[in-house]
Order: sequence, then structure tokens, then C-alpha cells
Amino acid sequence: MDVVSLGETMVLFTPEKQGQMRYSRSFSSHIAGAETNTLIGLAKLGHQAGWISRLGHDEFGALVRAAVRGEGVDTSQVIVDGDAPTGLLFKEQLNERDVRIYYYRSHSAASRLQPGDIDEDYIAGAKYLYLTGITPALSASCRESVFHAVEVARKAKVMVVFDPNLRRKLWSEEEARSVLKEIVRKSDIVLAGVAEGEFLYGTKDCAELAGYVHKEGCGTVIIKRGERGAYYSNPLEAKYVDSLKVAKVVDPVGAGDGFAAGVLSGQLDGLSLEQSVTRGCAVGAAVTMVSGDIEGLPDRKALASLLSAAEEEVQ
Ligand code: KDG
Repeated sequence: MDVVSLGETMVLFTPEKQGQMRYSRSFSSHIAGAETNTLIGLAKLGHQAGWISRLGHDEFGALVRAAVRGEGVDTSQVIVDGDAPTGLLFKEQLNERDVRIYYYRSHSAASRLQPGDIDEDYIAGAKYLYLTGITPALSASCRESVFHAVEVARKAKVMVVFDPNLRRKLWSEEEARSVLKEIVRKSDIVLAGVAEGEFLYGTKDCAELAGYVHKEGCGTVIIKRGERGAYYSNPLEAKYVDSLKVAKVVDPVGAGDGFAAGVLSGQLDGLSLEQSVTRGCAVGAAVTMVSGDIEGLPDRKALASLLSAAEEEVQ
């Protein structure tokens, strides 16, 4: 595998109309999971991506597995757990501005993931281990699984890539800060949003943030700045990269996961860090143009046309 990841993917229900969800009579179903969003983004770009998780022995588990596998991600490491359900998520669009998320995921099958579920050779044989800060927030055994995966990767010299992906609903601030920083310390590449960086290190300044992350021992830091692009820093250089102009943002959710897919794809293709970050910005922008977390993730052809349109605009 090029990239492997572990985490929960849920069935996402979205009501057909805006307003309080109690008045909605019909919902459409999708899948939602930060890690599989990134893995699907990589698979769409032609890379080998594999997912480690648990799903319930239920219809929703079957839906998630079929959808993730159907996008080209390897699901051979996904365990069917007969004793717990697949997690669910509802997204209420109150109005143009306000979105509320409701999780039905405590005690879900994925929250029962444990270190013994992990085939060490699967991680040791990959080029990158991609982690988010969502998985360690799900349960004690998920947290142990994340740290075990990191140890396996480090021993096998597999690059550890980490997106803190802070989800305040899942744990206390104190716990989140301490665990997320602990993972930062064990990572080779950290990709964080400005707000997440501020949560962890108390500053919004990209150069300062990168400085703190480097001090933790992490060599490459990429700060996501939303529609303003990104900032990257490694021992050789530090630079701002512009984002791709998007005429209308339809749905920003999942853009960060797409960004990670673009950056990793660039690194796998042997691009420079700057070019990889540019690809990350392009994939992230593509996700925001379409409703849904994965629907806007581009294939190679769509990515090339996005990047060439952006170049033409600059000239
Ligand atoms: O990154 C997009 C995610 O928010 C979404 O897919 C759901 O994984 C998810 C989560 O835990 O919030």
C-alpha cells in the first residue's frame, strides 16, 4: 500500500431541506469519515490506499464497506463486529450559515478497534501511515490502537502523517490537547488548520506555529489557511502557497481531508513539498465546489484541468 489509515467511517444522513431536522421527512445517505475521505481521494488519483477499522454487522456497515471499496480503497483490514452497530451522523443545515452535526457513534463498532486488530505487516509494508486526531478521541482502545500503529510505523521507518482534526464534541479540551500533542511529537509530517494550531500552541501565526511543531521534533509542518491557501515549513524552506480560486464554495466539509490526499499524492509522485502543497490546495478546493465530503474529490484528469485553469488565470 502507498498509504494506510485507521479510523471510523459512518453513514451520514442529510435532510432534504434546510431548517430544523425535526421537520424533515426524507434524508439522503452518504458516507462520512475523515480518514476514508483522504484514502478515497488518494485512490481516485491512482494510489494504493488501505483502511483499518471495524464496522457493525448491519446494513449500514455493508453500505460503508461497499462505498469505500467501490471507490478503490482496500478494505481487507476492516473487521465486522457483531456486537456493536455502525456509527451514524446527521448533518442539519439550519440556514445558509449554520450547520449542526449530531453523532450517534458512542459504543459503535469502530470505537471498539483495538491494537490486536492491527496487522503489523500491513502498516510496515506501507509508505505512509496517515492518522487524524478523531480516532484517539473515540475510546481508550482506539487511542491505544493509534499509538500502537505509530510505534509499528516508526519501527519500520514508515512516514507518519498527522492531521489533528480537532472534534470538540468527542472529548474535553484538556485531554484533546495533551493527546494530540503527543501524536505531533511522533509524526514526520503534521497538517493542521490555523485554528487547530492555535488550540494546540496558542498562536495563529503560521511561522510561529511551525516553530512550535518543529520543536516537538516534527520535520515537516503544513498549516492549512482555508481559502487563503497554506504555509509549509521544513528544514530547507518555509513558504506560503496560494489556494485555487473557487467561484462558489458549495460545501467546505471534507476540504481538509482532500488537502491531505493532494499533499500525499504529490509526495508519492516525487513532487517537491511546494508542488505537493499546491496539489493539496487544488484537491481541497475541488472538494468545496460540490456538496458532500468525497463527491468533489478529483481524478487525475479533473486535477490536471483544475491546475491548468489556475495557471492560465495567473498568466
Ligand atoms: O472531515 C470531514 C469529517 O468531519 C466527516 O467526514 C465526519 O469523520 C468525521 C467526523 O468524525 O467528524
